[in-house]
Amino acid sequence: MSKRRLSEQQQQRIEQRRSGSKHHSQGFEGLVVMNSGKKATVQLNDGRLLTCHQRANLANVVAGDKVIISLDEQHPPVIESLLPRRSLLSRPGFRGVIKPVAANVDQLLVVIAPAPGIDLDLLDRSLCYCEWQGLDAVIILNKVDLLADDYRAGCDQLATVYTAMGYTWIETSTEADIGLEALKQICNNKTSVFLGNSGVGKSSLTQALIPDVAIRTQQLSSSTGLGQHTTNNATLYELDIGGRLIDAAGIRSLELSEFAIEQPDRYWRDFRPYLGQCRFSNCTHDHEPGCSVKNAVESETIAMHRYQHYLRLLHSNT
Ligand SMILES: Nc1nc2c(ncn2[C@@H]2O[C@H](COP(=O)(O)OP(=O)(O)OP(=O)(O)O)[C@@H](O)[C@H]2O)c(=O)[nH]1
Ligand SMILES: [Mg+2]
Ligand SMILES: [Zn+2]
Repeated sequence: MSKRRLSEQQQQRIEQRRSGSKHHSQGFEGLVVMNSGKKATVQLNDGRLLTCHQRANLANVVAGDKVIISLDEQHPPVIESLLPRRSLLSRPGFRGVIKPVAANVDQLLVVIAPAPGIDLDLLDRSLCYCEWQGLDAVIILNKVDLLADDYRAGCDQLATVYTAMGYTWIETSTEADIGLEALKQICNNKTSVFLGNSGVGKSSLTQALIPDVAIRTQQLSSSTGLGQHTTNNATLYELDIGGRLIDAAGIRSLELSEFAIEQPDRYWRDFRPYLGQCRFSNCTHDHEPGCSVKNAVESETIAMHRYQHYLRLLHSNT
C-alpha cells in the first residue's frame, strides 16, 4: 500500500472521530424539484426523489436549484450547500421583499391569446424583465384557432414588431394542434417557465408538453409525503424531449414596479438604437425636448404601444 493511500485512510479516520460518527456521510448533487417551505424535494441523478431538510444557514432553495445533499443511513437527507445559480426568477412578496421563485431558468415563455384578450402591457413588462435578468424570452400567441380574419392582420403586424427586435414569435393552438411541435423544439434542452394571464392556456400548453403532468403531480405529492402542494410553490418537471419546465405560478402577473428597475429604457430593445442620441444625456424620453426616442415613435419606427408601456413603467417606478 502506498504512503499516499495510507495517509488518505488516516485522514478519513481522523475526520470520523472528529464528527463523532462511524458512518461516513456522502455528498450527492441533486436538483430541487420543489420547496414547500420547511422541506424540499430533491431529485438525484438516478431519478430518485428525496424529501430533504436544509441547513439553517442556507438561503431558501427553489425549484431548479442545484444542491449538494448529505446522505447516510442514520439521518434524513440534508441539503448542505447550494451551487451557484445561473439565473434567478423572483417575485415581490409581503412588504416588497423580493422572493426567489425558480433558479437556473433559461427562458420565459410569454403566452398571449385572443381570449381572454391580448395583453400587450404584460407582454412588454415580461420582455423588460427578461432583458433585465438576462433571460431569453419567447412569445407564444396561443388559441390561433380563435383568430377571426380581421384580428389576423393585427397579429401579423405584432409579429413583425417583435421579431424585428429579435424575439422568437410562435403561434399555437392546443385545440387545433398547431405549433406544438415548434414549441417542443423551443423547450428542447432548456429550462423554461410559462408566463401569462389567467386563461391564456398555460396549463393546456403544459399538458401538450407533458401529457402525464397530472399523474406526475400526484406521484410527487405522494412520494414526498408533503400532500398536495399549493400552486404558489414552483414545481420542476423533466420533459421527455429533453429539458425542463418549471411551473411557477407565483410570478404570473409580474408587477415590475415593485422591482424598482432603474433606467428601464435600456431594456426596451427597440429603443436601443436611439439611446444616447437625445439632446439631454439623462433623457427619460418623457417630457424632454429633442428626444430621439419620441421622434422614432412619431415616425412610427417604434410602435406606439411599446412607448406607452415604457411610460407606464417609468411612472410606476417613481
Ligand atoms: N380555442 C382554444 N381554447 C384553448 C386553447 N388552449 C387553451 N384553451 C382553453 O382556454 C381555457 C383556459 O386554458 P388554461 O390552460 O386553463 O389557461 P391557464 O393559462 O392555465 O389559466 P390559469 O391557470 O388560470 O392561469 C380552457 O378552457 C382551455 O380549454 C386553444 O389553443 N384554443
Ligand atoms: Mg393554469
Ligand atoms: Zn429621449
